[in-house]
Amino acid sequence: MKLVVTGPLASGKSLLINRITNGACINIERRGTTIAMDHGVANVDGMSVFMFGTPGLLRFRTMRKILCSGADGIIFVVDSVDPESDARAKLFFREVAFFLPGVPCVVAANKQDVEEARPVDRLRSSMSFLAGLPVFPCSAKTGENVDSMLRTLLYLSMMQWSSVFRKFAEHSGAKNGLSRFMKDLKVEREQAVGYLRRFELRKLLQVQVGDEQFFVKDSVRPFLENPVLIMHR
Ligand SMILES: Nc1nc2c(ncn2[C@@H]2O[C@H](COP(=O)(O)OP(=O)(O)O)[C@@H](O)[C@H]2O)c(=O)[nH]1
Ligand SMILES: [Mg+2]
Repeated sequence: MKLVVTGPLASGKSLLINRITNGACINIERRGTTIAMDHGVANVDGMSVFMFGTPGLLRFRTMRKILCSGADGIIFVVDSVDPESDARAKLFFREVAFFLPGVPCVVAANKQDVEEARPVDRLRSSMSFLAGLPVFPCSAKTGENVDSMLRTLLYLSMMQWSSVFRKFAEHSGAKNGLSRFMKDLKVEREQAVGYLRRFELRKLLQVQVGDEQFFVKDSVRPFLENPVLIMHR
């Protein structure tokens, strides 16, 4: 899956990606500030998770738009310590909601390891745009709650594709897999091949030359059949 990590400057996006990917990531930065992106790949129970962190300076909007393209889920990071970042958080939230309408989002209430960190109810009253979103008190520094936030987002993201995923699992390996997939989902070839490409890129599938046959990766098959399994470690 492709996840985008966004939020205001210095909320901890880069450190969070570092934590989630176990250091297997790059940060294109200048003097400690991300100017292009962070990128890293995490492995969650055999599922590849491609993470893209955005620059937190308002002027890098175009870069954020590019990074958001095709994302399956959003981690929105807020700074639990610094109330001055709340107003900027609101601007970034509006922006990502515009780039990725309807895409599942979880909120990382980061820096909870710091003594002065505000609890979730105070963050909610200061940032009304958080209403209706799951907020996870967490720490990119200690790792507290990071895994459950990530798994919840993966679950929500996979649920959005559950009917497609079930058919991937069902017709995996069949000689006429694509035709069966098209028939069951009542979609044209172009759209069906679009789905194959999307999830081949995300390493859930292998697609044979000619597209007629595809194979679900063994390690992800249970999750495609039953996304809630990703919540249980
Ligand atoms: N104590 C604490 N500091 C953090 C945490 N996350 C990030 N930081 C610090 O906050 C600063 C900004 O973090 P960074 O990841 O660069 O933020 P970004 O601009 O959102 O990418 C750095 O000094 C980090 O070490 C956290 O969970 N706890
Ligand atoms: Mg950064």
